[in-house]
Amino acid sequence: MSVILITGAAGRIGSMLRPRLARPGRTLRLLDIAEITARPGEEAVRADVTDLAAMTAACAGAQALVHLGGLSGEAPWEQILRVNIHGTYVAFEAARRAGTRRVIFASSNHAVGFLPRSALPAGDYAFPAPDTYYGVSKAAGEALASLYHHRHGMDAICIRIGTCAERPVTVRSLSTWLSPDDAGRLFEACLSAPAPGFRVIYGASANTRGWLSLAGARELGYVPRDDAEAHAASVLARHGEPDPDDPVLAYLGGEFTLPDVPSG
Ligand code: 15L
Repeated sequence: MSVILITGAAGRIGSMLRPRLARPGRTLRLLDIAEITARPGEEAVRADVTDLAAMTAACAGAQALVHLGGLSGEAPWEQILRVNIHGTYVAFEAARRAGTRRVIFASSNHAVGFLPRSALPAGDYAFPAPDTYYGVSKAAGEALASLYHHRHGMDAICIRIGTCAERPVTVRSLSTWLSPDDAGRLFEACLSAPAPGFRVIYGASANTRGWLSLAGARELGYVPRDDAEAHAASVLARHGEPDPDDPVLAYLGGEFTLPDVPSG
């Protein structure tokens, strides 16, 4: 794929993917509301993901859209509705109008955050059990992906991302971590898989204590190389061994399932 549009490109995952998805002969078109300085092989577009005209223009000539843009945690319903749910509709509709045939949607484990520990590892396509309005927005995005695949024939891959971070720092993230390098490998697999159709997969490293199925991602060619276990000793030295009564470990979604959800 020679032109790839990435929304939310200035954000945490966007910044990790930028160097990892760069390839000779490929242009990464980086869209964000924040200013981005383009490097060689990149183009910068300053736009809001809810702006259909700007998004359609940004999709022009792109073979794939990686939709990361939006709020990355819990927020009041009106904000989630506008930025995450409407913004994801705009992303799919802009791609359709511009002829961009593949959309990779950054869903989240929080679409199924209320899966109890007894149901883990979470299977691909587990029915939504959102833990927050944020999780609802990810389930809605997956529904949009299904719609645009079945009605318009687009390839639409939803990645229920675990904890994408430089390193795991909590006990929970020993089970949910997606390393930056594995994130690069996973998104590249989603970009290059031939005719994937509609998929709902998880985004995690090959964690010894993993809570997320990697079967669907591996089917697309993802070969993870990292394991949070390499960081377990230092995490457990800081936090202690996992407490079976810790409410943060009762459900997949961790802190997002607590009565006082941390705001994003
Ligand atoms: C997410 O979806 C959030 O964007 C991120 O901030 C983390 O909370 C992550 O999930 C997680 O579950 O660790």
